[in-house]
Amino acid sequence: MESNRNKLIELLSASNDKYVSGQFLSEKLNVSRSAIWKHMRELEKDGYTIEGVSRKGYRIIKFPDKVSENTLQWGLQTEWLGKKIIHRDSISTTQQLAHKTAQEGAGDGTVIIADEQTKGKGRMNRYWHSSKGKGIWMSLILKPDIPPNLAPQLTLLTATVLAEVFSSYTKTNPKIKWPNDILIADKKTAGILTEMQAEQDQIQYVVIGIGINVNQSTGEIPDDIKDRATSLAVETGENWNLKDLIQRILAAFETAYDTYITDGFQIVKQNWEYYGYKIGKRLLIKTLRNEWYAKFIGIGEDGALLIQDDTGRIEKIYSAEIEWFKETGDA
Ligand code: BT5
Repeated sequence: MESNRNKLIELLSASNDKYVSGQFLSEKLNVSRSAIWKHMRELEKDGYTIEGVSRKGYRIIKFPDKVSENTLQWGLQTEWLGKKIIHRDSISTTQQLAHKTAQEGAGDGTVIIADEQTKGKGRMNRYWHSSKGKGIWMSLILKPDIPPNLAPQLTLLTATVLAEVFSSYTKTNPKIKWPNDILIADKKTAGILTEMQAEQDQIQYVVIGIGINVNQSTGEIPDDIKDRATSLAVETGENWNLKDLIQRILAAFETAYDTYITDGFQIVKQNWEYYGYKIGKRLLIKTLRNEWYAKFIGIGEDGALLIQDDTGRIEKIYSAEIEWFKETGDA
């Protein structure tokens, strides 16, 4: 069913605004003309506006803005990521459903996505605002064949993918703040939450939660984060089609992830450092045990933070140890 509809959309899209005859479509899909008609009705339920004219055929007048399992799948240019999508209008957190789905045996690349989260999660039990229809709130279930201690690299990889898509598609100038924030104009636009289920030396699955503020206006950004948060719409002055953005992110993620699995972390490191925030700056670093100044010089081959103290000595710190690091004078 789904793949037939997918083909149908492809055929109709390929002809742009010209009519495509029912006969042609039924031959291409090898189904009856009444089956084609039924598919058209289903497409309309998903927000497509389709014009059907007798003796001419069908054409798409309007593509949907709405996010649903079907609209996301149509036109999705991936091999394995998002082949299964679970969409909810409202959910507590997509992370929880992702864990449940993974534990029930969901395949590698399953995507959980919601229009709204009522209990969106940040790291360390912090809250993540996820207002209805204004952003992308999604979790990816992955089963990478890497040792569990390398899983934090996936957070860095995800950050590079978001930065690249924001930069190329929305023409913004994103920066990645180690380890998991994407900033535009120094304000947080997206956050990543990587959670893992592992046994001994083996990852059972990883859930990568991605939260992106897309179409909030300035006034729609909650008061408690207003001074630190922004959205793509605020930064670009335009609203973005969520479906398009999600599809681009999934396609870019798949490519980057496949490369990472076959070639390792090197390219991720390079891309990360390209977008890295405050590289070369002297920062105040606070861990559970200590607080000191050091220069942030980049990330190591393994994804750890590389800092240089005032005597020139280079040290590595892992994300789990750090509470925060900031430049003097930063909020
Ligand atoms: C993060 O945590 O940045 C990870 C956010 C992950 C959210 C996604 S949405 C899909 C999936 N399902 C979930 O439930 N979560 C994931 P952290 O670095 O701890 O940042 C959290 C802090 O960012 C909060 O304490 C606020 O200060 C701020 N914040 C909360 N909501 C925000 C928003 N929408 N935009 C920008 N900043 C926000």
